[in-house]
Amino acid sequence: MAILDILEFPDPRLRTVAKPIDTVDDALRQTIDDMFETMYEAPGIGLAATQVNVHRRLVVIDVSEDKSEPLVFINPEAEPLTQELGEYQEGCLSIPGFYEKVCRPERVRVKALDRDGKPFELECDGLLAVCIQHEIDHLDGKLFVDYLSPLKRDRIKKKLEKQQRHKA
Ligand code: QAP
Ligand code: CO
Repeated sequence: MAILDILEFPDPRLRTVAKPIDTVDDALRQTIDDMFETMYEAPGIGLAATQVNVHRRLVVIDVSEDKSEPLVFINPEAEPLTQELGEYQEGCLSIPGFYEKVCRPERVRVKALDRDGKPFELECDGLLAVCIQHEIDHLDGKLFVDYLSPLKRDRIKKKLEKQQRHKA
């Protein structure tokens, strides 16, 4: 297992559109395990492969209180089950320290493959529905700040760039 480096906004690699996964093998399961370790250590509740500079359609999530419900989504697709939007204060491991309200469909049906390459379907609401939509956005090169006003997004970008200059 290994802790992976997480790309931070506005790194242009976060804008990469991830490619579908055609074989679920041990090498992929190694990446999945590393992503869980990275997410739990952060700590976070969701991580997309894009964030660790792996441009494949893979997401890991655990929204449980006690980190006991790891969920793997390979080639995930989400379809809204309602027109109704819910508002949630989102954060992101790639945008550390910033949280803003985002509106998304409240209920979605997700189709994906599990870590054995077996297809499954899941109807979600609440935090899990927010999280899976947020993570699928990453696979399409999209970030939660894209839903904010250009002014808010630019302020966050400038603050993070400044922090990153001090770190490097
Ligand atoms: C996405 O985000 C998410 O700023 C997952 O300093 C977030 O795990 C989906 C984190 C909210 C739905 C609702 C963020 C950790 C973790 C930070 C995360 C930070 C440390 C974010
Ligand atoms: Co994120």
